[in-house]
Amino acid sequence: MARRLNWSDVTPKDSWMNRRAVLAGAGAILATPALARIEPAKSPLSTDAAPNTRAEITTYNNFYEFGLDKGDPARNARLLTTDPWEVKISGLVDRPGSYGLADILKDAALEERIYRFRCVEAWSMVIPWIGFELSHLLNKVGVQPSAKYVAFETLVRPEEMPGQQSAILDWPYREGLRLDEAMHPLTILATGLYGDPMPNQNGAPIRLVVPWKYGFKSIKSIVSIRLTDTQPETSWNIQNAREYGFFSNVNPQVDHPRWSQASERRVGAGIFAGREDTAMFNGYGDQVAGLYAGQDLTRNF
Ligand SMILES: Nc1nc2c(c(=O)[nH]1)N[C@H]1C(S)=C(S)[C@@H](COP(=O)(O)O)O[C@H]1N2
Ligand SMILES: [Mo]
Repeated sequence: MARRLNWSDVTPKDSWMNRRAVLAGAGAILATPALARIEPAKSPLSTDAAPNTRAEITTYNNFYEFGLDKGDPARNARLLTTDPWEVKISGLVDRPGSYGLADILKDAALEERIYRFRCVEAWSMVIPWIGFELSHLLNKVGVQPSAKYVAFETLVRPEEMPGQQSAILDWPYREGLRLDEAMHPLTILATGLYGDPMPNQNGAPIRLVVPWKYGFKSIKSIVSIRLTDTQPETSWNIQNAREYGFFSNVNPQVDHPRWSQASERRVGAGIFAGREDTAMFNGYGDQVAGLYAGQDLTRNF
């Protein structure tokens, strides 16, 4: 049986090695919940909305590498091996290189952050992520003054990602942020949810979460982060530039060409709950509206 990712894989390497040595002599301890779960500090940046259930968050997913249906990732993503895992950091940085997950997490302040999450398909969830600010990693590798954007890529491994055996998208899945968006404290790299390591279907072992943008910006299973001075290509923009812009901020006033973005359905709310009005910037306007001062958001959608 393939080994599941343990939380010990994402703690600093020395303590991880020690714990491994201990576990080697006491395999049964692996089943102890206290070791598998973590209790990170709660972030003040959390929403106070009630989170969706773990079952909802892990069975209703978009992850086209594992199929097009919302249930496909939960069925197919178990094939994905996430250990070892390296992220290549390149471009306009002082310390480029391939970094192991343990290195990336070294001295990262892991927190639980409950974020509203809004898909462009007009459904939403509230998810208790475990993660740390992307700015922490970018500061660690040293962003050069000429950098203006961050480009992200997902793993390409068709043998474990059956969706990549057809050209549904132009693989790898790609996303990008402007540097000020990437450095914003709400932008996190998430490594888990509900106190557990990230389920494969949610983007194990490390994925982006940008809560004021439509869900597709929150790229999963990241293997490459590149700092650039030009706006990077993004998968959905390549696929259909008229429907998916670079910014993709949640905006109830700018409709998707094929449907309204003014309201949303909270996954799991039940058929009598009705739709909710969508908030500008997914409700994070106080924190992020300033990033777009003077920009025409109907043109820069
Ligand atoms: N690599 C990759 N990342 C991805 C996607 C994808 O298909 N592939 N789908 C995106 C979309 S459209 C959404 S809504 C979110 C869904 O995240 P969740 O399944 O964890 O809720 O992941 C985003 N990240
Ligand atoms: Mo989405």
